[in-house]
Amino acid sequence: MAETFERTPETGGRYEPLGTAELVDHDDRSLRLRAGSTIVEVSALAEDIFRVGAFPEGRPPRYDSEAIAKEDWEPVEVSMERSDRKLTLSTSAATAHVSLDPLRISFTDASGRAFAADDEELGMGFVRRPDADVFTQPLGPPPQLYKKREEGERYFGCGERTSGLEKTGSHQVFWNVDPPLGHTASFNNLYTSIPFALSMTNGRAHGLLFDNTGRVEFDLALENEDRSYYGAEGGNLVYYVFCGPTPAEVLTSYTELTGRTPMPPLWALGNQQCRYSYMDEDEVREVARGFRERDIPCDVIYLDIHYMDGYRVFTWNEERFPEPEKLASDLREQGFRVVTIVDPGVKVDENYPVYVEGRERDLFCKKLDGEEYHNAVWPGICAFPDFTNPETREWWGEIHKALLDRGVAGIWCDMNEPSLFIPRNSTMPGHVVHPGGPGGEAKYHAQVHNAYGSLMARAVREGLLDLRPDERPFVITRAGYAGLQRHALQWTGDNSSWWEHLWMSMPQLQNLGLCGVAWSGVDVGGFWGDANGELLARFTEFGAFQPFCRNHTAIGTRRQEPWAFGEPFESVCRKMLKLRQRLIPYLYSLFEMCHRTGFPILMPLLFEYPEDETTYTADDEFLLGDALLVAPITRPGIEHRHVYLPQGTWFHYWTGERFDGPAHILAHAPLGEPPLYVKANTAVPMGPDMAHTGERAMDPLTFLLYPAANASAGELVLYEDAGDGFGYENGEYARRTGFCEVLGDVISISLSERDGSFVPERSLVDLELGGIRFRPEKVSANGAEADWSYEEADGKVVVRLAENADETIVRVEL
Ligand code: MIG
Repeated sequence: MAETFERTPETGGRYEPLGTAELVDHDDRSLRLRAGSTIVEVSALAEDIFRVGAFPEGRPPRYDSEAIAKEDWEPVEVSMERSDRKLTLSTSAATAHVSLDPLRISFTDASGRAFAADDEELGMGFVRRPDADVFTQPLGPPPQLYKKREEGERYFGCGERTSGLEKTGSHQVFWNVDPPLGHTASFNNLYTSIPFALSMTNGRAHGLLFDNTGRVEFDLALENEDRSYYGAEGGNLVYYVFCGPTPAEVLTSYTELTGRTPMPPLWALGNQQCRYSYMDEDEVREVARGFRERDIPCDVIYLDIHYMDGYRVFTWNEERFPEPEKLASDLREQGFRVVTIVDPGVKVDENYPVYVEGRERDLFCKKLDGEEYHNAVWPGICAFPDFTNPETREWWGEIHKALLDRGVAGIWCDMNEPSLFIPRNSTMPGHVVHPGGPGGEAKYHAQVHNAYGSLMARAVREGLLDLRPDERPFVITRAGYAGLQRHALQWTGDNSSWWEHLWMSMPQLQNLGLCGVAWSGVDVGGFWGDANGELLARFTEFGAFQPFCRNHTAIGTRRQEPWAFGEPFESVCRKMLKLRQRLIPYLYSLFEMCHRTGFPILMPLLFEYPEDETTYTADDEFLLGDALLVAPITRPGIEHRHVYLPQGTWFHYWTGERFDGPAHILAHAPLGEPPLYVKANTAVPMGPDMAHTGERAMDPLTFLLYPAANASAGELVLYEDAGDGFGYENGEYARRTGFCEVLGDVISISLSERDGSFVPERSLVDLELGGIRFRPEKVSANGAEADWSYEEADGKVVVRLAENADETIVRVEL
C-alpha cells in the first residue's frame, strides 16, 4: 500500500458535481451510466428499494459492505423509459428519474410524491484536489451527495444520538468514539454509527442509507434549509433509498437490506445485573443471594474485566475466581446465567498463547512498515485483531470455547470502537493497516473504522453459533455500524447517574430503533458517578421497559443494586422489575415481530402515528409495542408530568382511568407508578410472578385487556416457542392472534386457533378485563357460560379459559 497518507479533505480541493452523463448499459434492474471518468449505477433492488453507486476514476462498481446482509435480490418487475435527456426506471411502487445533462437523480412513488431528489445545482460528485498526487491517495476523492429538502420534510434516525428525536437543522458526524467521561446531549457521535436518515414529509416516510464505513457526515438542512448533504472522507459513493411511505415500510425494507435482529434466548429478556466489577466469586454469590432473598427478579450476572488474569482476554484470575465452572453451575441452579466481558486488545506477551497464536497466524492490524500496530488498553501494550479478515473472525470465535466450556452463557464486547489509551479515548490512526488476510484486500483503518465493532461482534456471534449450534447466541456490543443488529444487541456505553441521562436514554433508544437496532438498552441507574435512591427508582421505572434491562455502574461508585438505597426505593425497584418479568410474554412476542419485520420494540410515537406531527418531537415518552405507552418521570422531586396521548383510547395502568386521545394530559406519578397507559382493546400477554425466566411454566398466561366502547377494535398477539434453539424455524412455535371489540354493551374477544407445533406447558389462560365498572350480566366462552369472576374494587373481570389449540370466542354482556 502507498506509504503516504493524507486524510483531510478540508485541506483543499473543490467539489465537482457530476456533469453530463450517458447511458452505457442496462440489465434487468439497473442502468449504467458514465459521467466523465465516473461510472454511475442506478438499480431497483426491490419494488421499494433503490441503490445508487458512483465509482470514480475507473474503479469497478462494488457494493460489498459490513452494512449489507442481502446481496442476491429476487427479480423485480422493472420498466425503463428513455427520452433524449432523461431515463426512468420504474417498479410498481416507485420510479427513479435520471436526467442526463447534468446527471441528477430523483424519485417519485406511485401516488406522485417526490422524494430524495438530487439538489439541482449540486447533485452528487467528488472533491477534486488540485494536486493530482493527493487525488490518488488511498482514500480516493471524497464523495458528496446533496438532496433537495422537500416542502415540510423533517429528518430522523441517524443512530445512537442522545439529543432528541428530530434531526432537522442538524449536523451529524458518524465516527465511532469512546467519549470522555460524562458525555452530554451535545455530544454528537458516540460508540456506533448508522448513516441512515428517515425523512417524514407531510406524514409520509422515506429513508436514505449512505453506506461508507469511513468517517461520514450529514448536514440535515442546517447549512441550507433547502437541502441535505451526505458525504465521506473517501471511498465509493453508495446510497440506498427506501420508499416507504410509512415508517414501518421503510424499516422493513431497511432491515431486509441490512439484516434483522435474531431471536434472543428467552432468558435474555429477564432483568440483568452488572458492576465494574464484581471483584471475586464471593461478591458474585452475595449479589445473587441478594436478589433471591429480596425477591427481586434477575436472570443474568456479569463479570467485568477483573475476572481476567491481568486483563488478558480469555483467561481467569485464579485468586478471584478459582472455580469459574462451579460458580457458573451453582448460579445456574439458582436461575442465573453468567456473561463475561471480552475486549479486542490482546496483550503483547510472549507467554500468552492468544497473542502468540494471533501473531504467528498474522491476524493483527499493522503499521505501514508492516510491524504490528500496538497501543495500550487495560492489559498494557496490546495488539488488535484485524476483524476485517475472515480468518481472524473465525479464530476469535473459536477462542470463546474456553469461556463457554466454563459455563459462560453470553459475551459482552466492549472497547471495540476500538478505544485506546494513548492518547486516552482515542482510536487507531487512519493509516493503520487492516491486512485483510489471504486473498483479502488490505484497507486503511480510516476506511473501515466504523465497521470494526460490528466485525468483532460478528466474529463472536458466528463463533458461538459454531460452538453451540443449538443455542441462540447472546452477544452485546458497544460499537458497531449499520446492520449491527444481525450480530448483537447494543448497549449504549457509559452514561452517567444524572437525571439528564435518564431523559437522554429515551430519544437515544428511539433513534436506534428507527435505524434497525431494536434490541438495545442503557445502563439502568447510570454508569459514571453515584446514583441515589430516587434516581435509581425512577431509572428502573424507565429501564424495566427497555428491550435490554441491565443495571450497571462504574468502579468506585456507590453500590447500585436495586436494594442499595433501602426503602422506599428497593420496593419500587422490586415492583418494576416484577412487572418487567411479568411482561416477558408480551416482550417476546414483540421480539418475534421485530425479527420478522424489523420494527422497533421500544418505539417513538411517530412510528405508529406518522400523520400526527405532534408525535415528531414527543421524545420523552415512547411506545413499547402498540399496546403500551410509557412516559417516565425524569426529574427529581416531582410527581406530575405532561403526557401526550395520540389518537385512540388509553387506560392508565395503575388506576384504570380512561383517556381519549389525541390529548395532552397531566399525569400523576408518585414513586412506583410511572405514567403507563394501555391501549384500549389491545391485549398485553403477561406471565405469572417469577424470580427468573423459566422458574416455572407461564401458567396461567394472562391477557390484560381494557375493552372500550367507541374505540377502535384492537389486536391480540401471543408468540411462544421453546425460548432457545432454532426449532421455531421448523414450525415449532405457538402463535395466537385475535381481536377485541366492543359493540354497544357487548365485549367480543376472539382467540384464534393455535398456529404452529409448539405446545406451551400450561393449563390456564386468563382474560383480565380492566375498566369494567359494573358486574356483567353474562360471560360466555364459545357459547357456554364461562368460568369468570368480577372484582368490583378494581373494576376487573377475569375470564378463566383452558389452554387448548382451539379458536375461542368470549362474549361479555354488560
Ligand atoms: O474504560 O470494562 O462501557 O461498561 O464496565 C472502561 C470496564 C471500560 C467501559 C464499558 C463499561 C465497563 C468498563 N469499560
